[in-house]
Amino acid sequence: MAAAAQDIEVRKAEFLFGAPALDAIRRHPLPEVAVIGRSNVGKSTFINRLCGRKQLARVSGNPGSTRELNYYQVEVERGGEPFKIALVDMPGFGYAKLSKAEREHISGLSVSFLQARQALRVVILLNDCRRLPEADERAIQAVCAREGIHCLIVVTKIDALRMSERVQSVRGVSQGYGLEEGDVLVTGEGISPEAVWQRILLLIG
Ligand SMILES: Nc1nc2c(ncn2[C@@H]2O[C@H](COP(=O)(O)OP(=O)(O)O)[C@@H](O)[C@H]2O)c(=O)[nH]1
Ligand SMILES: [Mg+2]
Repeated sequence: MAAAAQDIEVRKAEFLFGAPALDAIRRHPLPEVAVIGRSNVGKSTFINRLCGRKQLARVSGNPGSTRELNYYQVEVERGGEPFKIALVDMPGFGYAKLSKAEREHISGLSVSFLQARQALRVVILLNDCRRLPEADERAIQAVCAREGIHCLIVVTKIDALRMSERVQSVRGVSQGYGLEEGDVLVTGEGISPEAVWQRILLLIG
């Protein structure tokens, strides 16, 4: 069956460096995939699940704790063929308890990152299933479109909803981005990292 050739395995995942500003990003030869979204949406958890590691990225019940761009080098193998990428955990935006200046710094950093990184191929924009996309999320989607960066929407924490509420939630979030339900990926307890990797590798080409 063709499915066997598409088996995906994460071979290696390791922290590379943290960068508080764009000019602190170290040189590296890898295509970049950035994970971005509101503070506490589940970015670090998503990265850990994607990489099959429990504690690669720090998960925190404390919103607003990541202020740096954290780089991870990930090596995956698809049907025996190796791919290496740099996965970037971005500082979460929209955290109300930060000062206005700090929030503006984080939004500014995210937008400049999207505009400046030549190696950036895919943005994975996370959206909590219990909120509709707001101006911040739509701005990121728009900057990606303008810059020619693939923007993959992932709906998080679906396990926090009752079964009967899930379909409606995914539909609402998708519509908020002007997308069909089939265009977004959904994660929760039962996330399939393989499905996410398939999409990433398809977009990277
Ligand atoms: N129920 C549920 N909780 C989650 C999920 N993903 C993350 N969380 C929780 O949400 C909080 C924030 O997660 P974290 O990954 O640190 O979010 P980040 O700030 O976006 O990096 C933590 O308490 C996680 O345990 C999920 O899929 N389902
Ligand atoms: Mg985090």
